[in-house]
Amino acid sequence: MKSRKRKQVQLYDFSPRQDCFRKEVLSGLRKSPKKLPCKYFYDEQGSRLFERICTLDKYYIPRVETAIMEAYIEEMVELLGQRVLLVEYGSGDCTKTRILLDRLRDLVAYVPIDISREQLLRVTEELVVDYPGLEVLPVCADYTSEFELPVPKQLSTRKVVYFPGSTIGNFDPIPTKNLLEHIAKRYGPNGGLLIGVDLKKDPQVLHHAYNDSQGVTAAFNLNLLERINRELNGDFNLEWFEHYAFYNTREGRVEMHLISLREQTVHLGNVTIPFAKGESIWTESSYKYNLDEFKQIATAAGFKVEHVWTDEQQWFSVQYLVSQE
Ligand code: AVI
Repeated sequence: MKSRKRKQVQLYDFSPRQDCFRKEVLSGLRKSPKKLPCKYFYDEQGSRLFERICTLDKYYIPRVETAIMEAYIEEMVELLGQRVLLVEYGSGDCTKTRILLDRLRDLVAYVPIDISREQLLRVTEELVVDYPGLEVLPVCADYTSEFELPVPKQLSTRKVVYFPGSTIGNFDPIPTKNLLEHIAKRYGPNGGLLIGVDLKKDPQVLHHAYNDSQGVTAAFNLNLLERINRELNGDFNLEWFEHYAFYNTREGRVEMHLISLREQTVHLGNVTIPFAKGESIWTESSYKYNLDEFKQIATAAGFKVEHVWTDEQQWFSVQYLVSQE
């Protein structure tokens, strides 16, 4: 194991309060069909499971996206320009970010934003050691909610948001447009968005990506119930729910659900939630686009698509958008 000197890091904390989690979970479980927000996957355990998903061969996204980044990093750096303030939405373990940090040597500062506090602290500690001289300003927040951007010591010529991994695919169409519009306004004029967008492909490939044989994706999905048990005094029996993921061709999205294997009643504190046998909790959508579809959405949100990089099979794209706001 690599040993690292630990450094103190200051965290800008706008993390959602526990009562938001409770409120959203209860309102989701009272809906018909039942639904839970996928942002709550990422507690410490969930973030670790997601890191494991990212090492699975069938979950092609990190592998293909990293290959695109590595192949075209010079072009990306050229387009982003100099003295950039780099803000990352959903920084996670920052693996792909390092490709940018290695090349963008005159960065003014790097602002990783993530909802998972423990992972954010751990990763920031590593970055300040590995990139001495780089100002790292970590923000713990749900980036779809209100948060303030920390002010770096130096002035930047442009703000660029890095939003990799096709996390944009986890938003439904209207929230997608709203989020992109918000980014275009907040970081414009002339602000950039370097974004990973997963593309439509053979449904079999998608099926295997979200139904791995080792059961890691299933464990990631079920961890949401474990988290509810841990944090909201729930009594979900994990053996009575099953991971179910499929590609919905008409909607162009992979859907993840948790299916109740029997008629049962679950408690969250003193609240009772009934489940019929076969009833589902819809936990995640992962939209896949073709290049024209995404261009339309980006343009409607106030961006110009400046450049699109893809792999040979056109499975994934990294796109550089510039705010016209
Ligand atoms: C984070 N997000 C882009 C992943 C996805 O592919 O939608 C989350 C994930 N869900 C299941 N596997 C991975």
